[in-house]
Amino acid sequence: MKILLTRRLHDFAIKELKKRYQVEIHTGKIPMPKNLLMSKIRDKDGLICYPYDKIDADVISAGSSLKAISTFSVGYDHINVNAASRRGIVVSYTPEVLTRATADLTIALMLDLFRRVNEGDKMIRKGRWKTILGPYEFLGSDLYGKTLGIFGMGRIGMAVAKRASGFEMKVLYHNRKRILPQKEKSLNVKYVSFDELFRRSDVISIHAPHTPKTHEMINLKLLKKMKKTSFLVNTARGKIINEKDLATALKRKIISGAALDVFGNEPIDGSNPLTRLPNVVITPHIGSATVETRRKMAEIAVQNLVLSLSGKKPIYQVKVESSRLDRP
Ligand code: 8YV
Repeated sequence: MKILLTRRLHDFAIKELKKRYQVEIHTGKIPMPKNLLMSKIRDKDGLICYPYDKIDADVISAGSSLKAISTFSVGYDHINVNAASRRGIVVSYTPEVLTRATADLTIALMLDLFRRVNEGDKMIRKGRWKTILGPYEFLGSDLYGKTLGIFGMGRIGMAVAKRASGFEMKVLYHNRKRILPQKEKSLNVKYVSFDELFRRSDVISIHAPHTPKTHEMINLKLLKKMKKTSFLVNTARGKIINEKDLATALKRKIISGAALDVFGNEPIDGSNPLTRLPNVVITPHIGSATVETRRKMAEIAVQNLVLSLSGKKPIYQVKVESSRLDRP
């Protein structure tokens, strides 16, 4: 069988794949240009891809021998799962193994916003730390006693809630479906409406998938409902936020600040207005970027593909009924 990787994976993973398949690895421009992807997929049985590869209906129909798609990610909004399923192609992904790493980064970003870590670093590097700070200068705020609002109470949302309780924060959440009462109790979280979540929280953290329903769901109208002193953290998908509206809200101090690991179109550069705002902390989509986690993701991505191509159930299969997206 022949497989295509839209980018190189860890050496051990490539070795495993080469034991079984004829492996082609794209080494050029990232993401792989659509016409190239469509021509390379033509004779392949399997594909390993990433969130920036648009595996749309055109790519899927070009892959006339395609039997399995394995994405190196928990998100699968880049894959037209319904088109794949209509062709009997198995789509698999890598949840669970990246939950802790992503939750850890979320907390790091939250701490940065509350305690102005980046701002202090930048101030010193720019040579602007002139006198020892006085009692009222460069103050942040305590996490203790503050309300964290989690939008999307899946695996990552829950891991963030657990960590937040260690900081003695109050945790509210909103999810498509309310979680079980026992789970709410053990996590010490309270279910509220979407509106209430944004009105009552001191910091909102997004952990929902990107779907037609969540697309740019965070807009100016919603941001205006948030407290002036509040923050927004996003380690999920950039397209859940209307970035122009967020930049406006930050400029006009409608909210206090934001920490973003994900963006509508990645990578971003200095031309993105968000990079020029002092009350924004930005990281380059590193939620799952730890040595340990990325290795586990590679292991799962390979196992998922191998199982799917041998007609078995992959470890984590994207289910059609849970694939909330008939796009791109
Ligand atoms: C990426 C992610 O997969 O898992 C996801 O959905 O967005 C990330 O973990 C990772 O950055 C590789 O592109």
